[in-house]
Amino acid sequence: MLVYVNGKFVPEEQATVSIFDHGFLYGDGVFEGIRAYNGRVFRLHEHVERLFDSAKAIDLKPGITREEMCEIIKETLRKNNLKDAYIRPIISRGFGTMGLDPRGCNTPSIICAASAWGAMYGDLYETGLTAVTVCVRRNPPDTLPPNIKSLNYLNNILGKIEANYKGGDEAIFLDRTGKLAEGSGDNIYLVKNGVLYTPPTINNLKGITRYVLLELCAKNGIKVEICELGLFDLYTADEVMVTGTAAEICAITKIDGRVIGDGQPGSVYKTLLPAFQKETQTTGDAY
Ligand code: PXG
Repeated sequence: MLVYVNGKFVPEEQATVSIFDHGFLYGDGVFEGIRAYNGRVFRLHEHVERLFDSAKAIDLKPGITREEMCEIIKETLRKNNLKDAYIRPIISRGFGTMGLDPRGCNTPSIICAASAWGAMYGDLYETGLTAVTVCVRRNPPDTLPPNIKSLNYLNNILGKIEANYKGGDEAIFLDRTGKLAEGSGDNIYLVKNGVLYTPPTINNLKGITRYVLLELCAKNGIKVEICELGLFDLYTADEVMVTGTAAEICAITKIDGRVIGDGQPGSVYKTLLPAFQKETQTTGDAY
């Protein structure tokens, strides 16, 4: 695989950054996770926009334009001959002096890697995931805003570790006040009496797939309500599902040992899954 590192494509074993890069030292940087389907990058401009917003939020000037970043992403796919792929652009604070002051770093590191990556949950798209709510709470918006897709994913990883020990395929995060936030790497939704509910994005990532799902609900006549939700809503829902670039769209059929609905992926999920697959297969930026 060829990886883009600071202006050059190099074989992956030669793709390196300094251990004094603040992305490595402090998690000081931002990234995106993007998929390409069938030779097209899905929602490319939305992902690059979010990448630049994440950079802005940490006062990091990428030193390249959005258009240049789009071209790097497409070129990475072309160079590796990938048609269906997962793409990982990264902008880190760059090489600097020891000490966390970012003023010691002059040039951000720009990296883009891609690999083939199929369905993340395999057969579980048919049966649904088992999820657990985790003790660790999602970062509050006044500490490390969960809207920044930063290189510091420890909050999410702590949740994932806990879910692994508890036997869940995915972790469900509440925020500090007990309100439903999101999964470790996906946004969350529930369905009650035919209406799809999802939390506002103050306590979760503004997922690109979330916007796609809300568009698909509008197209398919599914009513949506964006409102604060809690454990009661989760446990008594007819359906629960998650979305993300990696996870795509997947039903959750068990939470904390409780069966959700009738324990099978529900009818709203079964409407949205093919609509989502059609969207990913037929739209996007060709490269
Ligand atoms: N919440 C969080 C915390 C995420 O990390 C999403 C929601 C969904 O956002 P998008 O824009 O992808 O719909 C994410 C995205 C991985 C992986 O390696 C995780 C994500 C993206 C790509 C890969 O598990 N999470």
